[in-house]
Amino acid sequence: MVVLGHVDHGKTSLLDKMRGTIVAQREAGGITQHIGASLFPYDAVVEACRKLLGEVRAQIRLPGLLFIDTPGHAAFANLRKRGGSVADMAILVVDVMQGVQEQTVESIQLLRSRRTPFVVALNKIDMIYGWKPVPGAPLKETLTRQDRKVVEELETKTYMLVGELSKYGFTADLYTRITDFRRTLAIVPVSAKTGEGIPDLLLVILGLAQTFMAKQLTVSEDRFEGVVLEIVEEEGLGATANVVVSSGVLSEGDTIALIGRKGPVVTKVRALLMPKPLDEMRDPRDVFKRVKSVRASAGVKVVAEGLDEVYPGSPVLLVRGESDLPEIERRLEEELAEFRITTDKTGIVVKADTIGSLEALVGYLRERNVPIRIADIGKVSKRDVVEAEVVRRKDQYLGNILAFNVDVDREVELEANSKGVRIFRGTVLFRLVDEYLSWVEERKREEEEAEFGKLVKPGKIRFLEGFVFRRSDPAIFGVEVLAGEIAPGVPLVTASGRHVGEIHQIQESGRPISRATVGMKVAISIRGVTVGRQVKEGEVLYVAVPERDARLLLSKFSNRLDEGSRKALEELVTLMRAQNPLWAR
Ligand SMILES: Nc1nc2c(ncn2[C@@H]2O[C@H](COP(=O)(O)OP(=O)(O)O)[C@@H](O)[C@H]2O)c(=O)[nH]1
Ligand SMILES: [Mg+2]
Repeated sequence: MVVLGHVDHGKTSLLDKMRGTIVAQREAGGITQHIGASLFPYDAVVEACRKLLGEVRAQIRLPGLLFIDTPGHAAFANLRKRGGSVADMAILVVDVMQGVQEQTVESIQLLRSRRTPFVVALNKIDMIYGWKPVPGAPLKETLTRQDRKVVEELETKTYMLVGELSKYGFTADLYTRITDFRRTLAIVPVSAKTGEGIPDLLLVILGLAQTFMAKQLTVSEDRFEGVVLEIVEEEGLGATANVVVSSGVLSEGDTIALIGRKGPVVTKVRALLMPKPLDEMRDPRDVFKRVKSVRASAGVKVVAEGLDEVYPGSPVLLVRGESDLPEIERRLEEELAEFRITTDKTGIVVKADTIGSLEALVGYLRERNVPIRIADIGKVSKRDVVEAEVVRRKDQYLGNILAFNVDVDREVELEANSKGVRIFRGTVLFRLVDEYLSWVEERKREEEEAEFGKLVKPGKIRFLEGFVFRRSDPAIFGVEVLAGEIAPGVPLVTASGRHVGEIHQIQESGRPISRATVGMKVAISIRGVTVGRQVKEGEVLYVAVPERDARLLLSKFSNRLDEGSRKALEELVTLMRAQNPLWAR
């Protein structure tokens, strides 16, 4: 069970309060603190719920529920395993005053793509204006003590959250109104400060466990399975791995294999560390106690050589003997190959900080049909820039780099700038992808706009009788624009398909203008023609749109023309095709 949500929305506080609530209801605590997690005995949760809420039906029995606190929002992405997530369930924490924020959205997207069942804790209800705290009370009880205005405010906030969640495809409701937890996402208003609603949250968690975990109990608990949540530098210990053990047992002295920068890392567990209970902590630096082994589910700090090379999100595999190694290394390589990509494809270059975030990033890009040339873990390198530049020669949109939560050296950045390669950086996965995609869209639109601007537009004019100002050298006469537009430089053609030269100048009230549109009456000059010979008074003339331009106006830009222009173009096409049936096809 993982707790996630936007920063400062109260994940850690909520976990602390749940622990406190259960401890308060039970003489023998039994709750153990783990690295980045707490293990709640299942019975203790059931018992606490019973005491607080009365009858609780619990058909299944589980050894315990491990609640994992996510240090950064994207750390959840590291709780991965083949085809799913190590986290069976999750609590999404949302601050009632702030609602859905960027990292909330990120969490929702990750939960959705992993298909992880979850409950929404709408936290900090004590901050609603006028709230009268009833410490530790179940929701129903505290709500009866609140003013009507306060209750209404909570209703409104809940309703807004329901609306937000529906944007991401979830049907959500206040948990008391839900009958089927498989179909509806439960929202539980709570306060991690006063403890209000915590009994309700525990109850819903039990409900979720009943609904979603029953079938998983048949899975054998013997095979060891673990994943690296984080690599943390500890004073005096060097690089350590915070590992979530989801199945089996891990012991001191075991040989483990993990995924590292330079390939599989095989190393011996030197020590396993757990947090020291507060009362045993004499020195603030002395926070760990050593354990001989840990059994699932658990969060533990692993001390071993070579962990600085290991990628967060790496699976932890147990090596039982030398002969296991080839098979284990193959498995690790294979796992990494799924989303660490190197191809010659015309595609984007992707860099991310952990295996989990890279996997999620590659997933998002694939969903949106963005081809990938390279996807790898680590900071952006000069080689990445070179690769992107190669792509850029073929496709300026794909010849760029997405960098999630990784550094870009100044030197590399300058190199990229000089090559015209863009580096998109971000710390929120979906936002990074969206930013890139909207940049592409924007550029494509600009380009299209420029392309459209350059095309000769259709136009239809009539030579006004009695308005011949000069017969030739150049011919100057009055016209009315019947449809579309005319501009200096555009060639004209008669209704019978005869070319009559280009418009040299357009004048309105004696002043040259750059464009005349439908309805305008203007004078035009044409060189090399004589009125009465090539052009006649009263005649209708068309802008002779070049074939290539006509083709584009008929296809890609057909919706950019107004009705009159479109009609003028159709007439032009008809008269041109009378001479050449394949014109502008
Ligand atoms: N008033 C109030 N403050 C809260 C509540 N929950 C958390 N906070 C405060 O919000 C801040 C962030 O909480 P924290 O648990 O560190 O958030 P995290 O970043 O999600 O782990 C802290 O100052 C908490 O004291 C709550 O229910 N009510
Ligand atoms: Mg926290």
